[in-house]
Amino acid sequence: MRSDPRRAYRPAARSRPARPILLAALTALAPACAPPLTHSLVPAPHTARVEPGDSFTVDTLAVIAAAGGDESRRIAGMLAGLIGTTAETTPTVVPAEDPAAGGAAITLAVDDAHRARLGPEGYTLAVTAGGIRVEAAEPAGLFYGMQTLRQLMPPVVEYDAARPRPLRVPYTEIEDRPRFGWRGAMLDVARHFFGVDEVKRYIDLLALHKLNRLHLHLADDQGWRIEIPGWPRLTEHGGSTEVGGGPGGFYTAAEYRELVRYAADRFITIVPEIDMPGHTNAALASYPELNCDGVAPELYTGIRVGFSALCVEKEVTYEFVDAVVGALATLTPGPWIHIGGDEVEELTEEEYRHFIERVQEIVRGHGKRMVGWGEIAAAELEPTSLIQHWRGEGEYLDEVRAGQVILSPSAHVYLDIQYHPGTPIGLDWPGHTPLRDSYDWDPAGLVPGLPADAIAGIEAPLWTETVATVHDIEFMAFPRLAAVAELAWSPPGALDWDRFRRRLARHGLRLTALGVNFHRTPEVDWARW
Ligand code: TNX
Repeated sequence: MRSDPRRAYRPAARSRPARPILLAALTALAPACAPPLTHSLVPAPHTARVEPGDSFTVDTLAVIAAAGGDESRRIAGMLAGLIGTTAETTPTVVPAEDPAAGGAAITLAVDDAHRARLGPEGYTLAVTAGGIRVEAAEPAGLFYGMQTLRQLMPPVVEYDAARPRPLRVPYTEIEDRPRFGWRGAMLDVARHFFGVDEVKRYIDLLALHKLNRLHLHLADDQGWRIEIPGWPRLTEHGGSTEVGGGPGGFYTAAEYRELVRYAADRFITIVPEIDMPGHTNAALASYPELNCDGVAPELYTGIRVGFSALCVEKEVTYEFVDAVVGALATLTPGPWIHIGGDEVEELTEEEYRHFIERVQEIVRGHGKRMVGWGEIAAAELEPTSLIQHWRGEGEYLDEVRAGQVILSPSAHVYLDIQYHPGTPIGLDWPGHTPLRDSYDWDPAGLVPGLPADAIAGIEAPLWTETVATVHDIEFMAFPRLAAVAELAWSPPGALDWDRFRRRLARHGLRLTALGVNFHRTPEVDWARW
């Protein structure tokens, strides 16, 4: 068997040498002497003043006033649902013009006048004796303000049934906006398939952490997960299994649209990926004509990579790509289509470049922007195409333009990598990734020479060769995804490992209330905050 090509990308040395025992002991004691936390917001806001001593009480007859249109009302409805479960405890939502709005406990307002100060995703949040007020230039900002307000409420609001009364929110003054526009997570639904409800649960957790992209890895060697008109065997045959030989599955067009809608309601854009020209065994097994020798291989349920490739010299391959990209473009309102492009061992460099350039044209022809894994940088890229950097080195990124690079360094943000050698699931090809390694790195300094304005943002992939259930997803993703969310949202000056892990200890109560199976890493003192 071929050796794992990804081993070549292993960073030469771990990012930080092991700390001497004395230093580690001092670090463990530090929280006792450090200034107390005033809040446990994750990600940390841009600027925040929270006074834990004084609080505003949301009583049982609370009214939420929504100003600035239907979206404000919809977001207010979500907040009302979070606060109450019964007619007696759920606040009434009224438009700001309604006479009842005068006595509102909570006001949510979208107003374009805030655009210059807050941008499209920023917000202000004030909690005073007079009530709670969230303002933003756009609904997305209002939604993030609502998530912050949610995190200021006691974690028990997250339980389905019990809602505490009285509900107190500390006096607060926050002004907040994100550092990066691309704050993503990727879920590989190809190696193991996850159904609509399972993906929705992940979307909910992304929204809690102010992430705004969900990249779905919809096809790989082990499975094809989305219906494509005119190519029924992709799902019938190609979707019929997964790693380990389980039954697999796929999304109908209606189910995929449902995911798009659910995500959009939470200001998350779905970025669909069909990996090509490699990682295509499921397609090759479904249609013999996509193979150079015209012979369909067997379905594959192992975890090797790099062995499959579409026949790039056949025209039918481009008809196939056009049908796939066209179908995804029709189903996906977001501007991006991810075409994979990683780990191709079966083609020459020239064949590979030529293929990527042709696919880029097809994506543009369907009115979308192409995204691909780092390898695509070898091709002639349009300025609107995005490169998802995932390997250790980055010299190949020397000609990038503003906003073209998504940072997904495998040594830091690959959520499928074991936390430590004893982690029961996960791979270890880039080493191990304890929580601190996901948090303690500098996006601006990751690739020497990469201009700051080239960075679109950060995305954390969760590959699922060893991840088979929602339990597994949550164990590998959390708390590392919370660390990634903070790096993607919070200003560099607010990043502090020690304060982060103390906030996280408290945030863990909320994750617990939500039933999230997060990894209780010993790097966080979950019992003290
Ligand atoms: C590399 S990262 C891959 C995936 C694997 C992953 C496992 C990338 C673009 N390709 O095919 O699932 O490693 O960690």
